[in-house]
Amino acid sequence: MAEQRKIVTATPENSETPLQAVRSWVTPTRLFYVRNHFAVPALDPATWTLTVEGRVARRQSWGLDDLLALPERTVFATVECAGNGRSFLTPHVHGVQWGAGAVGHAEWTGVPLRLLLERASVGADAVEVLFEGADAGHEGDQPEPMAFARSLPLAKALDPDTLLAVRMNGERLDANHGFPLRLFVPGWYGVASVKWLQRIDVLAHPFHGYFQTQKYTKQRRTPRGDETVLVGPMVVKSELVRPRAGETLKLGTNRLFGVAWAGQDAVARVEVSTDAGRTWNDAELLGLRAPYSWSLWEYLWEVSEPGTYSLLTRATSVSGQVQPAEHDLLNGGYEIHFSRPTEVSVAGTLRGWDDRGDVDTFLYDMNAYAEENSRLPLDVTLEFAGGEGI
Ligand SMILES: Nc1nc2c(c(=O)[nH]1)N[C@H]1C(S)=C(S)[C@@H](COP(=O)(O)O)O[C@H]1N2
Ligand SMILES: [Mo]
Repeated sequence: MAEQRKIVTATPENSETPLQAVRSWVTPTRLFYVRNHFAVPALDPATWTLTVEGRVARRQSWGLDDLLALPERTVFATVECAGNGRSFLTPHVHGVQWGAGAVGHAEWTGVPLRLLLERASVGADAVEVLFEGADAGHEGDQPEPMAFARSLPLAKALDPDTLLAVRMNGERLDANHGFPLRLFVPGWYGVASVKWLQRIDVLAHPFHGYFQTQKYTKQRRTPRGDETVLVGPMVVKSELVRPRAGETLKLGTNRLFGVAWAGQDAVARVEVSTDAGRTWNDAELLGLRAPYSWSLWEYLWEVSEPGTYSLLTRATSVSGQVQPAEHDLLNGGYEIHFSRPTEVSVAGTLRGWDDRGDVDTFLYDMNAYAEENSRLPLDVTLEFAGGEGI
């Protein structure tokens, strides 16, 4: 069966990246998770415009062709929905019941937002920039329909990596991911990256919209009591991709493979525990390690005893943030990044040389074999016949 997104809700589409299909650094667009609050708006690129207004000296409206003519920048970045993993919480938390796959890593290309803000000339009293999508509808707990809108602090809006993205993985955005243009805020939870963007409003006060201060918030304990804070930058997290929960492995070497990310940071380290957290071993980080981007990792697990095992993974960012063992209840249904156990069993059979059950382990064995052989001296003796040449 062809790999496809895993539908969590069909209308509007909320679907996951099938993590078990992840083999490489970039998530194919076709498989990249979708988080839609409302129906996808059908926008005509010929008439679509992006308006920049509010506390600016020059209110401007941009057509798509004019924007496409501006200098572009490309950023590779992991995006995760702030509610990713919600279905693993006990007690149950209201909201889309995401498994582990509301996350992906892609190449994002577009005009730095900063350029448009400079062209419009932002006023000295500006504190936030508000972004409004072309999608609108009803949220269950609200009487009036509303548009999807979110703001950013001015400093993050001016960050040269904050983009008005028109391309994802080198191709024009598709309808689900925000065609013709979306905001893209690397290092922040997906909610900040407003899709189907049509209006930018520079504000002299903080925005208090529904998706800003009613949803996507968490509590923080302070000496004055609990305070509500907004969900913004992504936090450090890892996922075990293979083996999957409930799989039966064999004795011998089993390859554990996964991903880890750390918001604005690069990942420094991933550890694996195969004994429910008593002892930890370093996994090997594979390929690139970069700010905003996830890292792939593997761990070759030598198992000599059949039985059931609880596998855990734990990532650390370059700035020293470590994945926690438990979910912080103050986070509610957001920022779910605790080390979640995966139960597997190991049967008392040895992995045979021709057992290709786990293709990755097989490939690993082949590579190791090839590398070993490349270092062996050739065991043939060349015989040179005197004067006759060969
Ligand atoms: N206009 C608009 N932008 C939006 C949303 C939305 O519903 N409408 N969902 C947000 C949320 S919560 C997430 S996680 C990301 C998901 O982006 P994706 O669907 O391209 O993966 O888009 C964000 N931008
Ligand atoms: Mo999200």
